[in-house]
Amino acid sequence: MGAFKEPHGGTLVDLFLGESAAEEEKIKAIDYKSWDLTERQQCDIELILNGAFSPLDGFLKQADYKGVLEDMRLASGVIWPIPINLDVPEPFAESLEEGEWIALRDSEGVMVATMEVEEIWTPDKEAEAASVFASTLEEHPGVDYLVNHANNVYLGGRLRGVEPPMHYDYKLLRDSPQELRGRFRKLGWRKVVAFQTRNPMHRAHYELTFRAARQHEGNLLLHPVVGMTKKGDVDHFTRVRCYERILDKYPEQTTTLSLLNLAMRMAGPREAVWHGIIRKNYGCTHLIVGRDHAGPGKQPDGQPYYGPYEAQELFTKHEKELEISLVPFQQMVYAEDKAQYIPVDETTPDMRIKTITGTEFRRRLTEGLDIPEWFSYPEILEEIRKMYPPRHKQGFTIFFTGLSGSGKSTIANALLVKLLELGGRQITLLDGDLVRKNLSSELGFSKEHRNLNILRIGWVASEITKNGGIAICAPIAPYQATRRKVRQMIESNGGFILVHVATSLEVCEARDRKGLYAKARAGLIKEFTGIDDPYEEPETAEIVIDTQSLSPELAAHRILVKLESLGFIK
Ligand code: PPS
Repeated sequence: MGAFKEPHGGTLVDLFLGESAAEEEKIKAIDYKSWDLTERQQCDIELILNGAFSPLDGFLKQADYKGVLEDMRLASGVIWPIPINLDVPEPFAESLEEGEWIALRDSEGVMVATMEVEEIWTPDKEAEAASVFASTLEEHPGVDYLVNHANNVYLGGRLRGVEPPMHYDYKLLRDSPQELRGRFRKLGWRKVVAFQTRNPMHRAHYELTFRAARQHEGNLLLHPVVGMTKKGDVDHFTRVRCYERILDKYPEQTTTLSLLNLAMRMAGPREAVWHGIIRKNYGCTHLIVGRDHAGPGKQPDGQPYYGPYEAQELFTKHEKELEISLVPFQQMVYAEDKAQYIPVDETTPDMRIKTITGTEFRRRLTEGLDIPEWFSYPEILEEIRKMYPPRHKQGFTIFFTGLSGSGKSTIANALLVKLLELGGRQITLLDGDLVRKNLSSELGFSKEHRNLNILRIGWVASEITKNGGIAICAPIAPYQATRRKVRQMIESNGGFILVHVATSLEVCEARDRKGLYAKARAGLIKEFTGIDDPYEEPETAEIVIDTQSLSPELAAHRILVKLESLGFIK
């Protein structure tokens, strides 16, 4: 297949009004109802307005939506695999009438576009999930978003672009299709091989992209996604620094970098086709599609959602119509004797082959172990290590839970002193009573208020953890579900160690240091944990402490030993 094609569907859409028309539109829209776009919608609208989603000229209407779900086609017959919808909640939808115009605003309240609400309907989300993701399992990130996060009503209609969505980061690396096509034209690039990625690039990626471009006698576009990717991915700031570093490795004038503000759906095969359409709109002639392209990970039973080559197959089936060529990704492995990377299908049994899996790479990062130069460039590893320090430099939270009077505060204080002796990190103690005085003074002890209290503690602790500090929390935290939420909030930022101070109710009541149990028994305090409010024992505590057999000092010591074995202290 040759060079530079027309955009998908024939025309490159550009929905931005000229300067004076945009000013008029802003005045007209003063009386319009306003919708604040969600993070995903902000990504989608940018790519509709600038033509990356050509031929779309707005959010899908029902006939297009139906066609996309059923056979990956818009009502016009043009191939389009992913539904692009403006989802809103029922009350907002009910306030609208078909035919009226609304203002769409970004998170700062700036009007990005106006939209004619041509159609309003309630989708069957399960049917959508089954068509687009070939799965209705909520563990699939795309299904999860659709079922648990997307609003229930869809609005379809054409858009008028008022102001391009604002980005404060990497402005010079963000391009519209017009701009990128212009760059290719200026450079005289007729064949452009695009590389889609949501990960940092190492030597294997360098080798495969370099080979792909050379094989097709084309130039290379590194086109990483910086919109929404998969939870747990390396943040885009770190990645962009890595891409800038790797750019220097390619022969001069052969390769360029541009950032794509796409909200990925992790829809595997359908997503690969979508990526092809988008890259064609950007003026690329080839797209590298790998094994398990845009894959969502594994199902709960360990099976993959899609076959490893399903994305390539679906792309190939429509390649002619898409008018962008597939470059199948060949897995590259390091052949030690040759001291170079080669495609896996060129290896022979006598070769000494080396690879490092993603899991192994993360383990080495976490444990601060060596990562060999054959795997990645030192400059890239330096960038990644800055953001992903080894465990002994990461923050963590020690979260005590237990009945009132169980000894949480005493152990927490003993631990605090021991950690201060060790030094190296800032420490904050979020004791139950302290928090109730400073952070949650207006809250009582209803289930709702306790949950709010614990989530506040969790949020503060997650910020401390993210910034490399130590948070020691010691609330009662009686409910399992809330503790689980706190764990989720913190674990993505560093360590979370749940310590159950398992002193029995009888012992706590016999001690009754604050006289609260007596008051609770007398009915003077209501909703008292253990008396007339439940305490749900943790199922997944890292440490369980029996205060009858362990002094506070020894309990603190046990926690230190645990921290050492996990690698958080040296
Ligand atoms: S919770 O459930 O986690 O929000 O509770 P927490 O904020 O840790 O509670 C802090 C202290 O409040 C005192 N207190 C009560 N506890 C339980 N139930 C009721 N109704 C209640 N009313 C007051 C109690 O002394 C808790 O402190 P600790 O240090 O646990 O004894």
